[in-house]
Amino acid sequence: MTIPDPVHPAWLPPEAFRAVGSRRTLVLGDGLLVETVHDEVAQACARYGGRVRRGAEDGPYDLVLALITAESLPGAAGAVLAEFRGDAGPAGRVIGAEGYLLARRDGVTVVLAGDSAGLLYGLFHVVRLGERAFAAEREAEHHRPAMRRRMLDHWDNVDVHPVMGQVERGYAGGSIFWRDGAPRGDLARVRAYARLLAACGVNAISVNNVNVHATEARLLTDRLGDVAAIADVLRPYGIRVHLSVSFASPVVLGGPPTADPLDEDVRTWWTGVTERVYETIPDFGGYVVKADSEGQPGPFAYGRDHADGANVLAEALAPHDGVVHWRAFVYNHRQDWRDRTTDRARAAHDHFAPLDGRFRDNVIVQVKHGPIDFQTREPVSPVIAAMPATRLAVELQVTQEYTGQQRHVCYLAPMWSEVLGFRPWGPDGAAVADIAAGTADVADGAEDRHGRAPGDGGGLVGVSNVGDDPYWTGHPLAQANLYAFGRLAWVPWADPAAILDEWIDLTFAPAATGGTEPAATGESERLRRTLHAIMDGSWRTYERYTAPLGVGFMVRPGHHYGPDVDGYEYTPWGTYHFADRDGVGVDRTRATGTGFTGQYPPPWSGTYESLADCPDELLLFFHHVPYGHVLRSGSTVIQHVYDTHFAGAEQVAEARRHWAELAGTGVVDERLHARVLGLFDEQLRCAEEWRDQINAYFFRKSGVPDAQGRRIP
Ligand code: GCV
Repeated sequence: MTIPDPVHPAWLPPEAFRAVGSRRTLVLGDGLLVETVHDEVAQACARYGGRVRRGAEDGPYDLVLALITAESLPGAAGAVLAEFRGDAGPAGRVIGAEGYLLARRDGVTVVLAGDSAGLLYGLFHVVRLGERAFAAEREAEHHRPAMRRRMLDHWDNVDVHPVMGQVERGYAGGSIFWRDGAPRGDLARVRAYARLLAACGVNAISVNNVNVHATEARLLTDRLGDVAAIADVLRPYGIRVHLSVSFASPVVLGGPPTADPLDEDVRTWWTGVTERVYETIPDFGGYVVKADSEGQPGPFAYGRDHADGANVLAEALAPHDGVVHWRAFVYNHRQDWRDRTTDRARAAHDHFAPLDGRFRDNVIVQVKHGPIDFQTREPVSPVIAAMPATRLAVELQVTQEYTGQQRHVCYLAPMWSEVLGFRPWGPDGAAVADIAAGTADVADGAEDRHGRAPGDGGGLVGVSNVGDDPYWTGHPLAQANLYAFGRLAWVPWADPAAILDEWIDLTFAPAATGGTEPAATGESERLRRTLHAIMDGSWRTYERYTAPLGVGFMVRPGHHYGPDVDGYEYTPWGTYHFADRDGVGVDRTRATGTGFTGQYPPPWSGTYESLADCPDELLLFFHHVPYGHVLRSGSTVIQHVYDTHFAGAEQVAEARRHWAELAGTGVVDERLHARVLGLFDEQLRCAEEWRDQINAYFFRKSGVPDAQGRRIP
């Protein structure tokens, strides 16, 4: 892995294209993205000595990349199409938007795509396979994204915010789009970003913070040209631009003196402004709105609800095929900690579930995956199961606000995988991934989920972890989270460890092996083993040394880094642990608590309500229990706290040792190795701080000593 100046190539180093670049390739079809495919192959060929033809069939070829609509498909491609149609029966099964067939026939590897985006994704599939794509005959495989919408939200400010800086919750330097109130102008960087995103499957980006300040608001009108410039660079990679807008836009941008969604002038204003947006950016994706949340304006100010608010924007977007992502992150951030009846976890469901069926078709209600706020461990939000008549997107946080802030290794795909695989109605019901995909009503348990039509649901949205850092993500290993987000949006049931393997092969293996073969021997295999040892379990390790058993927060208020057990306990933002000398946890039961468990359908409403059945890892999210309460694991709560905190810090030390042992092996660039090692030093310091604060806090509260007699400060 080398570091070209100034930006690291992440999972698209030139070497990843060696297999493609040394072959004879035919590219057939028309359209902007087909040109991108051709250019990608041509660049690879220039480096590795292959040849690429565009539309002229003077074979032989090793690789055919073609749209099925191409005028004449060469033999192998025609055979693949015929076979596929035969399989599908007379009715014909379509390849589908963004989909492709991949096969190898008579020594030719074929990618046949239904549209030009599919061809681009097919090319990147071949890149992922490397030499394996050309090794043996391959039955036709049909690939298409599970989710139509695979989007990253950038919380980037155009102006530097006095508290939040250029990127809110950004841990990778400044914005790649904006600097000090203006576009950065470095569109090469944005283009490189678009390539990376296309290679992992992302097809939409929102380019500014959901907290819309004065300058960002103007992106909708007089600063729209700045957005159009970004859209131009993203377009060749199949990525549509979206914009976060203020609900108060009419008022703050010189329109009517009200933003009341039922006011005729307000409707007309949104219609006119939106028309101008589409005149400038014809493939504009739509608006993202955070309303009535943490100080952002919203429909409540006018006595309206969130369906009224979302629908006025959706109505303006509808004629242009645009959507509004309307966030369900609505709660009272000015609550009184003495008021035991207010429960932040309930808020989104209380506000949104009653509105099911009232949103226009092109509204996507965007729901954070957990009921509170991207904590290390939360149950799945009950809103996700409560709005069957509404298009829902599930929001994940790729930026590691509460999971180590890109100073700690925390591979999040295992967590996201659990979320996507969660079945709110029990084992026979649909999974969260099906709801986000919009396929929840398709009979479940289909053997071949590849064959299932991609859903037109709200999809998956991730809060981006990218900045102007040379490694993109601050911590170089946090690149894996960005890669995994895209891949899970495409294949939600993919194994996180297999995704990590893909990422390792693309990012590290080429330099070590001279090709994109999965590293099978020697130092490369050692690197693979080391990265798995460090990363596979890193989310659970992080959980062990931070807030225990699903209780959440316990972070320093404001920046949210490092431990502060009571930091938020007596603030207006919500109360999270209720620890006293006898016990800890939040009673969210129907019997004696806030009633939050009742927001779930059976069986989970019962499972979470029951002290005996509630999963250990969520116990303190749902129940207030004595320190001596015996967990399902057999340990007491207090002993579990001690054991996990000692173990978690020790696991970080072990991970650091694994990484340190790679020094001088040559499989990892020395500068990258040094940067990660430095970050491990910080992670270890912080993990020990967490261990000692949490253990000391609960020892002092409970007076119960550690059964193993370890030192608690
Ligand atoms: C963009 C959390 C973060 C905020 C963020 C908010 C949101 O509260 O701390 O920085 O604001 O979530 O998702 O809107």
